[in-house]
Amino acid sequence: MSISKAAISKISQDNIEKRLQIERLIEATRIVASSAGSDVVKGLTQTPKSLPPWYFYDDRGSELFEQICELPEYYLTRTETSILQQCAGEIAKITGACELVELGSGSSTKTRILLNAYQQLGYPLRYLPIDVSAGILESSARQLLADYPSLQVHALAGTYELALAQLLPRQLSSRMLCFIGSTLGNLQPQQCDVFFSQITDALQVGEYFLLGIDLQKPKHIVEPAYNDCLGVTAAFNLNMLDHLNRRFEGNFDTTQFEHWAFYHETEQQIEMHLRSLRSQTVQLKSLNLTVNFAADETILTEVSRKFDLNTIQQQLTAWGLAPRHVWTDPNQWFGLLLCQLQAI
Ligand code: AVJ
Repeated sequence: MSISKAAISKISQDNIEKRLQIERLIEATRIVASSAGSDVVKGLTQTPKSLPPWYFYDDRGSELFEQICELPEYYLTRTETSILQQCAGEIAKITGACELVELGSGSSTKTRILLNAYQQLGYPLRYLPIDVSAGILESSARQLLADYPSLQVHALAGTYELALAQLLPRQLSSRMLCFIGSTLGNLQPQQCDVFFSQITDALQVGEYFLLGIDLQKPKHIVEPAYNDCLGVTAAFNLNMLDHLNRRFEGNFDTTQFEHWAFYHETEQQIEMHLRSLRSQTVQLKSLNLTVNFAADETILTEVSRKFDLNTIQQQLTAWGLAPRHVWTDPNQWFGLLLCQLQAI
């Protein structure tokens, strides 16, 4: 007797459910702390106005970000991917079997390169993706589980501050924290130090931290990556207002704002803003917030810092996260650092 196709797909579906766990940290905290949105109130009531970049990543924003990663102008993703393809085998050999914790996992496309390397060495596969978009977290986890039959996934939906503070006990003897894609660039130097201390708290001595960073380079290469011809980055930036509308019962009119991004050369960082096209008033009902905008007033939505490889290595070493290996591409556009937590 042969098993029908439907039965097979039922079996593997059950099998996926057994290997998948998703926890939504944002929802839990909203109820407990009722502090959701206080960062929005703070940012929109100060001068100049700003908003935290994690509000880009609702489900729609995560889709738009995936499109950005495919753009010819956006060199970051394909450069980091090429580095990972070169060194994933080496990384797996150095770390040995370990669970992968990824901050800002998104579609987990680049993570597959690492999973393949660990799989090839016959190591058990356990993956803890963390992302603010529960939608992309769930769909990419299901896809991974279908493609890697021995993989276990425990996903956490929430900001990485929340997730790092609530990481589960280890099931494998060791762990590697992955922070790739240059999301570190979103953190101001002070926030960076807080973040590194959270990383050292989350790791045991001898465990690894894999960091991917965009390196300093001429303006004519960086700036177009944030001003693409198709306007995907503009849509991504404006979607933050739609996200706030949905989340906090707001009435931002996205046709009355425009995308503005430039490379600040002395600071070596991209600054992304939304510029108000006229004087206008916006309300966010559930936050009890009314905001006035002057014509041409801007909201800073993102800073994307570009790094110097020597400086970041020194900073990591000072935090006890000594880089064991550093890889770059032939142009030195992007850096990947495998750091190991030292005993103090
Ligand atoms: C995810 C923070 C690395 O700064 O390049 C892409 C986000 N913003 N286009 C970046 C982003 C505009 C991205 N990071």
